[in-house]
Amino acid sequence: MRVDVVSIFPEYLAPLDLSLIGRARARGVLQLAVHDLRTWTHDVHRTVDDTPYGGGPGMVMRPEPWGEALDALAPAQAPPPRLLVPSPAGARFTQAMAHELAAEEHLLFACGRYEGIDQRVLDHAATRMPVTEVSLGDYVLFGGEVAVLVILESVTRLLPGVLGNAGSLDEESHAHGLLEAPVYTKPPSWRGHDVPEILRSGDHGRIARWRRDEALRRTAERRPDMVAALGDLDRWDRAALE
Ligand code: 6GU
Repeated sequence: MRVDVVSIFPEYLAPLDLSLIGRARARGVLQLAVHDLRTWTHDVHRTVDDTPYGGGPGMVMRPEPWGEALDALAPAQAPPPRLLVPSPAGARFTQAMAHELAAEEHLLFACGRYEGIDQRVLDHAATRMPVTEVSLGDYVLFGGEVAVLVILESVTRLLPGVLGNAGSLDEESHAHGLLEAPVYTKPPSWRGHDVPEILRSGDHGRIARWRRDEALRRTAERRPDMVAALGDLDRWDRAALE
């Protein structure tokens, strides 16, 4: 997969060199390039923003540098990338969207700062490529850079060959519409707290049932919206919640 990220703070994306994302890059599973938006300015001050039409606080990113950046990174001759614009006004980013993005050949992230990017940049880009505004949740960040770190981490771990143990992909929280059951390792007793006996029983059938019950109870407590979205429960699932 190819990924381009455009930002006025490319150093903010330095963590992409580390850990498993860094390893995916070193192995060539991920070809990632971070670009400084100011590359596409032409004035001495390398201006990227201006005051908003209609008034109001803050500054808006001017369209010209963005237009040139997108022309350079999504040239008309090549198959168009999917353009992702992190914004608190976007559609909520989910595990389902992570799977969708992991299937793309080329992602292009446009990181806005200040009050956002002039809307015409997105409108014009949409005539050439699919454009999606994405939000991490209902809170406001300074800019899109940290959102790109989050999105790329969730997408990269879904790429074939990135995770050592592919089994951890389908057992994880959100894969089955439930939060994950609690996990334990050695020692069996620690500071007066014991590992649940059933996990040490070797009875895989009962262990699977226990994990589902714990997952259901935890999800009902923390995320009742997710339990409601499961629809009708079978009698064993219903019993776990009684
Ligand atoms: Cl994706 N960007 C910004 N600037 N703020 C956010 C966000 C994204 N998601 C939640 N808050």
